[in-house]
Amino acid sequence: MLQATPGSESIWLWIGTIGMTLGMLYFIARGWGVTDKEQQRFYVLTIFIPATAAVSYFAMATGFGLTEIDVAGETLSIYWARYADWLITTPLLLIDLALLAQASRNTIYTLVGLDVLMIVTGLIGALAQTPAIRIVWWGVSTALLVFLLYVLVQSLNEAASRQTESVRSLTTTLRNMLIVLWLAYPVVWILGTEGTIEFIPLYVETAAFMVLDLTAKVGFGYVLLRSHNVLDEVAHVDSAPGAAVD
Ligand SMILES: *C/C=C(C)/C=C/C=C(C)/C=C/C1=C(C)CCCC1(C)C
Repeated sequence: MLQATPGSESIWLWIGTIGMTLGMLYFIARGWGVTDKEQQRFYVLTIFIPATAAVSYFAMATGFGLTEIDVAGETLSIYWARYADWLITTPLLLIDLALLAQASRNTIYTLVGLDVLMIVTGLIGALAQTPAIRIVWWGVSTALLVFLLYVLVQSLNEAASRQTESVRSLTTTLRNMLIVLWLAYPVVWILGTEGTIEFIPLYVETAAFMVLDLTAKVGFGYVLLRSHNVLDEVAHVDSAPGAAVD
């Protein structure tokens, strides 16, 4: 098992801070000249995702947002600031995708509701003091994630008939990225410090979450904002007759 001195994981938190800041600046630069109101929604939402994460990473890198939890005679170092970040950024990611897919408002409310419950139950699990109870919360949170992904796939399929070919193709790419990346989070959690097995030490866990966070936020945003033409088609279809989504 990889040994590392306590606190050495901060290198990954600094890389996360820089990566999120660069991602945010890139999205701002890309959205600078965009005047179309419908297109601007995507920039506004997507810019706040790495912006929020940059704040959270900077806080964690400078020693804020870390707490010690005693679990069965062992002291675990838990970065709770992640959950504050995820509570804000994961709904924004889902709204981004749902707007692209022209999903209904009720779909968006359902996705965001499940998502908030998933993060909150994950946080309770991370702070619980009995190993068995921690695992139960992990199970609840993971079940919510699986249900969320099921609702996401169903509703995007339903909305597909309203989309142009290129919007549908971009929606599918982003949906698949989201499914693969998001499913990795509960795996890292249970294998890492939070799962109490500490199969992977905090140093490796922090690196893993950083790579996942950067890909799921900056990578996702990059793919979404890459094509002005596709976003333009969403705006176009929205205002077309018969395309009312609610
Ligand atoms: C940018 C951050 C993202 C995309 C974070 C996503 C986080 C999750 C999908 C977290 C899920 C969790 C579980 C399903 C169970 C254990 C606790 C969590 C919060 C790690």
